[in-house]
Amino acid sequence: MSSDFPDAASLAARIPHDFTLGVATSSWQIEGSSETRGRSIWDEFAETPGRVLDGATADPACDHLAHIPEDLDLIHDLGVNAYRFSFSWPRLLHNGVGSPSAKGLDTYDRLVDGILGRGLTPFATLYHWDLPQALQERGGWLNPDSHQWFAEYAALVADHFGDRIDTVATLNEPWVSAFLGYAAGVHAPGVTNPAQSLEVFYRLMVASGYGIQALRSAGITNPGLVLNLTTVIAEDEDVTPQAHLIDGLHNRMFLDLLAGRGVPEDVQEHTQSITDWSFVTDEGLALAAEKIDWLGINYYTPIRVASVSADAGKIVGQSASVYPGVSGVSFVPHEPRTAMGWEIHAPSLTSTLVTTAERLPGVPLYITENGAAFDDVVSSEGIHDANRVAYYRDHLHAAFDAVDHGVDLRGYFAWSLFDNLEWAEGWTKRFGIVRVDADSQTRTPKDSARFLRDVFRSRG
Ligand code: IFM
Repeated sequence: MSSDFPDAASLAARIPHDFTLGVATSSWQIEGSSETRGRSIWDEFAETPGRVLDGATADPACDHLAHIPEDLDLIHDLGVNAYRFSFSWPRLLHNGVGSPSAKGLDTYDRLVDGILGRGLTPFATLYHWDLPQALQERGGWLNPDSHQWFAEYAALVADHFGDRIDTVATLNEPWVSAFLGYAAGVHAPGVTNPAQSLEVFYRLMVASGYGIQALRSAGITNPGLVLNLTTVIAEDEDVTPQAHLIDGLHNRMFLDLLAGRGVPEDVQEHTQSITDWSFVTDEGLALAAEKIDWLGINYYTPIRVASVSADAGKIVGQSASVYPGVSGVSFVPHEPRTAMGWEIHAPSLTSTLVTTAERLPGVPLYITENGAAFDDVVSSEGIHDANRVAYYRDHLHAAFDAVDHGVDLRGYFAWSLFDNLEWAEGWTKRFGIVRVDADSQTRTPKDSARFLRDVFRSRG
């Protein structure tokens, strides 16, 4: 197949047999139509002045629910074989528990049937951060019953969609929900309480395990979990202990719980002035260690830290305030960086995959998100996002390098299909391989979409 991108064919030649290739999105970021669902913590947060950079709220987002067939055609044209999306919990259960919404079920029936009708495999996520506000008002993830609410919701999804969906992730990036939501307070629900952030981390992992059990009991054969894992790099020896703690809070804590090793001792020790961890129980640890059939890794950038004080400007999501117990470090991404301030460093994807496979042996891995935000230049001839093309090329190579190292990597999803609501950054950060104009709702594939299409379509 001829391509405008000379390196597409050599990249395609490295795609393993049976590899899943897809694009990813999430409900709150693209759906719109908030009037036909219950409110979520992100509606509350986004509607509070000053919380979202440009004041964007859930509507219209990408008005996706009004464009399902057209959007699925776009996905299909990319040559992928899977689509990762998330259910909106408050669309299915307006108050988080109780009777499901018939309209919500119908919406996702149309979506799931449309995905299958185009020969794509649905990769569903139950929770991509849009907790029903009604549950937040009952304590949210801090409520010791939260794992039961979540399992009820998981069972509903499994009962209704289980005849058509095998692969379901419980949570997307619980690190973000816990630490951006409850420590730094820059994500919903906007709390700055480090002790609570550590408890939310634990309760989310318990909920995930209980959700996995509920999914399996209702017939879902391939349940998993998605974490945002990365490689932490110490720039100097003095910062090595703090870098190790950051690795503990960002990566090891999640993998240790999953592997049945409990909360890492060094993390407990370094956070003992913040919490006594008395909310951890044997029963909870057993649930959190529930076997998963696969682990999704969302990777964007390494975390590079130094002991010297340095001002690297804004790096979205990277600061000492997101890591309880960490102080006296600077976050020092190297150039080149994306519009998020995130260092572009593909070898860290390889090392993240290799390290994760060592820490959680025997669990197949997927890259469930990878991509980059840039300030695109739009011209009448198109969107020539050469920087994003290079990002995808280098990170796909890095993923296949991990396969060469023996990592059981089963798939790769680009984040994101669309420019969409980038949470607290609103529309100011664009991750899409397809540009979306929020006013006209026009979809325009960028060069990165054409590049990925050429790679995906030329696989053997
Ligand atoms: O947009 C988010 C997504 O919702 C979760 N993973 C990171 C992406 C980029 O910040």
